[in-house]
Amino acid sequence: LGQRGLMIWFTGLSGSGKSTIAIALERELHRRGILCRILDGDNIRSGINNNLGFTEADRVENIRRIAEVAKLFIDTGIVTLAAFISPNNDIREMAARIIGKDDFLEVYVSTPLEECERRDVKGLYAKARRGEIKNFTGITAPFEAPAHPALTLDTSVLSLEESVNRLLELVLPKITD
Ligand code: GGZ
Repeated sequence: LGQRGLMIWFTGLSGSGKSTIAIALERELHRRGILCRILDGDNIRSGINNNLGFTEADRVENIRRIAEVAKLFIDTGIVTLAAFISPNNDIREMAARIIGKDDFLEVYVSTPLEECERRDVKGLYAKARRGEIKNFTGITAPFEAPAHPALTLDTSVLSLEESVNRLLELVLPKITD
């Protein structure tokens, strides 16, 4: 295969840019002939995890299943990009433990709440403020920033291209010989 498997785990608020960065990074990795796979809400919460909501227990189960599935990809040599809020250290540590710490790269998309809420791409922050969504991360549910991420990307400061370039610098040496 000429590459080794790796988890690139994006954590951050709703609307912080996790999926956007993952998609742009995937395109650059594909261009270099690297086999990769994105896991995000669009393909996980709509399918394998469609019975889960946003209570603390459901978020733990969401991330647990994601990590178990991702492990299969990574053990096959696939570079796996996961874009989930994964709102606290315990939940991210569980994912790292399941996947294996040597294969786990934590990327914090640190775009401030005010900016995520200003963008409000899906109108979810407004709904959360109106009380129409319970347990909404950043509004009525907690988000704990990671203490020692491998990389921090604030999309209110960095362009998409800059974020992807920083990721490529970090990731390429780890996956190709
Ligand atoms: C947070 C919610 C909620 C609540 C629906 N809290 O911007 P989005 O829409 O596409 O990303 C959010 C997504 C978060 O799912 P995750 O699987 O990443 O969360 S976790 O890791 O905490 O399990 C948002 C939407 O789902 N969404 N309700 N209450 N985000």
